[in-house]
Amino acid sequence: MNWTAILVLAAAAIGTVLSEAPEAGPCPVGWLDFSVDPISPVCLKFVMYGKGTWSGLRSLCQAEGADLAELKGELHHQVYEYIMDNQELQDEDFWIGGTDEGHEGSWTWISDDSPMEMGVPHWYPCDPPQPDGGTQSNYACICTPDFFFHSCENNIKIYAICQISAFGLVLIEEAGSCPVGWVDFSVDPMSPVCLKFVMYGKGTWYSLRGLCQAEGADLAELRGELHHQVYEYIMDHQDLQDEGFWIGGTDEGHEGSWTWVSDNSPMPMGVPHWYPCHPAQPDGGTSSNYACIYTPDFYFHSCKNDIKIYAICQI
Ligand SMILES: [Ca+2]
Ligand SMILES: [Ca+2]
Repeated sequence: MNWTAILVLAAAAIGTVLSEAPEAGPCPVGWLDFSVDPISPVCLKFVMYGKGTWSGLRSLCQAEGADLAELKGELHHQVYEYIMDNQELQDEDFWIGGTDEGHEGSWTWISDDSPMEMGVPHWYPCDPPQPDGGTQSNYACICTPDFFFHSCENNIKIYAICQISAFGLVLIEEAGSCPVGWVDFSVDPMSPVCLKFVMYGKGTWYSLRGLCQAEGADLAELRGELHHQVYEYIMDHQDLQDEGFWIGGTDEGHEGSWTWVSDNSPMPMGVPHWYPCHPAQPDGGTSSNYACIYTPDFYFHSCKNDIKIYAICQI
């Protein structure tokens, strides 16, 4: 075999390797791909070279062309699931990209100084509810064992989660309108979200699901950020604040396996949507098979089958 033949064979081999290589994801080598939408890639890295302060590890992220991770919306739950799947992460705490430094009590994301969503569902609501600690605790972290957001003390040394943030921004165009009587919760015009707090009368999950369906809708599925949007809406409307509302989740017929009603897909369990304090939700076994959000916390709960409350419908 002469050199030309070897080169041809080598080239053919390289070609084969390339053609069989998996399609490249959007994240560089060493970064985890948490992208949901290819338009807005999300690449994270659990930085466990060493523990450090928030600013120290922020610099380390920045040295890699990244910044501390901003666990907005569903990303918080995705990260929680990843931690639950990786035991070496489960006893640790991690800095994330939120702070109230210089504006005590006003928490902002570091990439654009936009306000962090406070309260339900991201911040730890049990004793002591987070954030706390005043000016001694100015940096956001997710902490073992709950992995909700906490305000960590300024001088502690923990690990961090970095996120590559230099990708294109998601364009939010003017949201589409909802039918009269429905509240527009749309974030993305491609997928309008129209909700109605049905307060004609209280009823069981089944009876109010029927009422939603009679309007061409179904019980609301408070997926991802929509849960927080609804919580904010309730906080802005006092007449809603002492109530409970059925939502479109159930474990009827498959006890303990909660699914959304529209497509029987699994509901994300645990952090951050389900109430984590005493008693942690869901509970109640087969006598509590329907999901609700309930005053005063408005996390997801498993409500008793025979209670009568209001409902939230969704088109
Ligand atoms: Ca503070
Ligand atoms: Ca149940």
